[in-house]
Amino acid sequence: MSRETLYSIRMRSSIDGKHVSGAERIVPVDRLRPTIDELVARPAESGHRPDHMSLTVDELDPARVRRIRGLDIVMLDIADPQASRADAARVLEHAGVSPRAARIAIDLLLAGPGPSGTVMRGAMIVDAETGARLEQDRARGVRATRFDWSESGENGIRALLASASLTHFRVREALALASKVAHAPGIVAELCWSDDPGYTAGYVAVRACGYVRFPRLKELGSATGGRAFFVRHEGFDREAFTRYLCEEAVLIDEPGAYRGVLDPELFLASLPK
Ligand code: WAQ
Ligand code: MG
Repeated sequence: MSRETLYSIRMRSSIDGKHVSGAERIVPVDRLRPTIDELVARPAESGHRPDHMSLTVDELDPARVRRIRGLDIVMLDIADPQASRADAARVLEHAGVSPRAARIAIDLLLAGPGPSGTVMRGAMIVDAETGARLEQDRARGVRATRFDWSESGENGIRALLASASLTHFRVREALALASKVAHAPGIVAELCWSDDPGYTAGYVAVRACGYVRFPRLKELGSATGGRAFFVRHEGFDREAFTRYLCEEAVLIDEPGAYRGVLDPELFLASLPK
């Protein structure tokens, strides 16, 4: 395994002080220039013309970069958003989230989980048993940073997703984030859908079940969304959880298995008891 120096690159852009686009990568020195170019071009690709952009580059100690395998991937074949959310709740419950906590989180993502129904910058932390919210700041939430595919992992996941006709960078990035989050101390499951009105796909991620993707987890045109990190009720250590998510660098070396497009009933029946 190579021990070359790695760099964390983070980009954030805004218009009139309002965040519009952000992205981050972890790359070796020879990928620094092209990756910076790619991140600088990112807001325009999403149709934004930011008036401010910040780019941060930090050297990482390669001995302290954790390497993991990506989550397995399964696509569920459901067209209706409401039915998709009901099945997402069933996957969450299978992972150990209480029906009440699943319901609370889904309702919050529908309404906008930030103050007065706004979208949060990061994720909610939700007690998997009670549904109580545990994040310190309800506008910001907790943001996972410092994760990426390694070069070989990136080639692997691109090829795998291309075979499933999923070439959008969002899928690759969401999979990387979900893979890091699924290894957090105290995590039970994650639920996510985008706040982008034109992007309806979302997922439930669980280390044992994989990245369970729903093509339409919300209604087209809806501008609410977000992420819920469900955590263990007993002995949850928010500090250790947050430190792992925000500070520990994680590289994903290889994609998980691709299970294909499945009928939701068959998938739910196939889950380990
Ligand atoms: N850490 C925690 N929460 C985050 C982060 C982060 N680094 N980045 C975004 N969020 C939260 C925040 O509340 C956003 O409003 C919300 O997630 C959605 O972010 O096709 O594009 O970047 O398989 O809009 C999932 C499906 C797409 C991908 C998710 O999220 C697929 C997506 P977005
Ligand atoms: Mg967004």
